[in-house]
Amino acid sequence: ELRYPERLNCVAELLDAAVARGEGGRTAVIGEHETLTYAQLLARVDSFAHVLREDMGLVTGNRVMLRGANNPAMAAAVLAVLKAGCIAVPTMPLLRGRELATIIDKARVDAVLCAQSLRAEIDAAIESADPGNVRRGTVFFNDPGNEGSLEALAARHKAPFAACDSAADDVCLISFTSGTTGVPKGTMHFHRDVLAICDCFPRHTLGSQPDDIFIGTPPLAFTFGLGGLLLFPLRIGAAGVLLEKLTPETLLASIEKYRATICFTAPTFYRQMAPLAGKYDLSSLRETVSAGEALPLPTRDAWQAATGLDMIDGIGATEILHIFISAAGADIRPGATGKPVPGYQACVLDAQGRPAAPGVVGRLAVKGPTGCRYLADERQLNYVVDGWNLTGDAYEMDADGYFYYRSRTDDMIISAGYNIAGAEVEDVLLRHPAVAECGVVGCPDEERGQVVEAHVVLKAGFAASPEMALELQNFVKAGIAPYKYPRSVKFADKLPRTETGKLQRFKLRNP
Ligand code: 3UK
Repeated sequence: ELRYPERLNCVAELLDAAVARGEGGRTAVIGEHETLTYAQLLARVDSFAHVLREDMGLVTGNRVMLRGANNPAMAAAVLAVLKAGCIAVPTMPLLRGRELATIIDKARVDAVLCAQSLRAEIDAAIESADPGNVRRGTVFFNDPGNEGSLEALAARHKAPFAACDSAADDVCLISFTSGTTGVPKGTMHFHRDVLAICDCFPRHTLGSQPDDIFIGTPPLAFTFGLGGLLLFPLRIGAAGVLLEKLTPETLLASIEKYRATICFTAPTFYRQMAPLAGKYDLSSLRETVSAGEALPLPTRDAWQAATGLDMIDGIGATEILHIFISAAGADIRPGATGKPVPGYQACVLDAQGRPAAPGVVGRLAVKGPTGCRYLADERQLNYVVDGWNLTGDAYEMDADGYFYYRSRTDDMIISAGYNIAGAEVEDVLLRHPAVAECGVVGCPDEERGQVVEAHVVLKAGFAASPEMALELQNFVKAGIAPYKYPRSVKFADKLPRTETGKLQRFKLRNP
């Protein structure tokens, strides 16, 4: 069991404690333009925290929206907000004015810290948000030449900043779900939750070490990235590489350049990197973690063939803060996400809410040191029941306690009375040599209720045609039960994805 002191500021534990242990000279964050040691990051965070408290007039409990690409300044800004006793409300870089205004009003944001490059959308958002919000103004960073910038203001504060006194269960983070449908939901997390995620998955499953160098694609505004690229390394004195705008090629080149040892990204990114991997020296890589959506077996196989690495799959959620089911090394069972991460419990519930027998598909429920607290949202009552978090995922457990992802509960395809998980059909299609990417959804159909429809992106050198569609249909029929084959096949140049790399299935269903 995890125990933390009752009074706890997580940044004091992550940063001040590391420097006090004599690790000030170790590398903490590596960016494209600057690299900071623990001592330098601490000094940066402290000067930013002084600006928040003294120049901006923020007090304990104020909510500070954060906007920026992954880089050391953004990392320091997030940590400064927490250290100053305020609540960080990070937002995905691609969000537009209207979406940001919704978040400002929902989270009752008091102030904004925004990268200079994202200025246009935030100005528009504040304009249309409730005038009672953002009373403490906006300060821009990554803008040292400007006298009102965070860097310029911070240059006048050289003194250390003592972490604001907070309770272990004071909220320090409001993270918004990517909102594939409807209004985004804000989830609240405590100071102790920040440490708890560091003390579960990376410690027990990943086995991360102080000499690890973490790298990857998820934005710091997504808890997958905040944990994997910043909090996890800081907790053990390791380093995180923070890069803006990664492509499969630039991520591979960066792994080589920085000799990264642990990589976090989504399955599609691994699938795109696999055929290019041979051109780079990836010998530094120790573990590669896939999360965000289901990991198709053909993607696991392609990555292993290209790199020799057996990927760690892990399911996480904004509601739970980070990964709660996963497996590494000898515990990996291809096709399964894994077992509950030490500290967490999981079970599959049937339609009546009772534990389902092994082999039966039902709703995945999770309990552990972190969990869901929606901000002002009545859906809280449906999500947390008796301390169990009821995810929106359909899972199956085997007799050995391994958990297998089937689909999102609301994405299960029901066709002529059969339950069909789109991911299973996708797994077969991805084995076909012509298929680069695919998404399988259920489309309304008078006769069958729904029909299985495959949206396929072909690899270069293959052309869309009725013959190709027929070939793919026959390929599926030969691979799994024929009733699961896609009666409809549509070809596309690319598939709709969220900024976190998730396929937007609702867009495929209603083009
Ligand atoms: C799906 C997966 C199958 C699943 C996240 C790691 O993705 C994260 O958080 P979100 O709130 O979405 C949660 C939902 O995404 N999912 C995530 N990982 C997997 N499905 N296999 C997986 N390995 O539907 C889940 O309910 O955006 C991931 C760490 C932190 C995160 N917030």
